[in-house]
Amino acid sequence: MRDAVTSLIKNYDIAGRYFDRNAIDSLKSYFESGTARVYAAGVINGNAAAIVKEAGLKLFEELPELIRPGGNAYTTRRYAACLRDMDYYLRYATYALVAGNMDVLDERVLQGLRETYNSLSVPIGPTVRGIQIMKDIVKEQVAAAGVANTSIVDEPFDYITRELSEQDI
Ligand SMILES: CCC1=C(C)/C(=C/C2=NC(=C\c3[nH]c(/C=C4\NC(=O)[C@H](C)[C@H]4CC)c(C)c3CCC(=O)O)/C(CCC(=O)O)=C2C)NC1=O
Repeated sequence: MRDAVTSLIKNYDIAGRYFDRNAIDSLKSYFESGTARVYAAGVINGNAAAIVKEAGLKLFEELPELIRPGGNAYTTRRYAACLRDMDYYLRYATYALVAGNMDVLDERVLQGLRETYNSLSVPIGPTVRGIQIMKDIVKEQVAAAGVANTSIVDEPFDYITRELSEQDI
């Protein structure tokens, strides 16, 4: 598992090079956004259960067929599994946000996920929609808490949705 700093060190060490201008710029931007990242993580941490609940309600309001007979989130067991998955995405997105690196998502969340979803007929499109709804809720809350640049919040959520949506070759 890597963060913005360790991944940079790894790349430069492999090449046996000192940090160049690009490396310094990327370190600067990581450290300059550091306070906002930690602050955003605090906001998420304080509201995680409510964020997941609200995102779930919005998702099922938008796509009510998911929780009707025949829908993948129909039955309390599968409804709960769906919200639990949303909670995983939120928690791991927070880790990646603080790390400034998406490695933790590859390693702990995305590996084999599409295959699992396909084998259980968990629909990817609606899952992606749920993740995007969560992102919007988080951004609103982070902005309301006074963080000016909420664009840092996009990256982990967009990364998960992009990787999850990628077509099999
Ligand atoms: C930390 C990394 C991690 C992830 C990401 C993870 C996901 C994950 N979601 C699963 C199931 C599931 N996932 C969903 C999710 C949904 N169904 C829908 O219709 C919605 C669109 C969506 C919610 C947004 C459902 C309903 C199941 C249960 C499917 C079944 O058992 O039939 C399963 C199968 C095993 C189980 O039920 O626990 C896994 C492994 N597990 C992990 O350890």
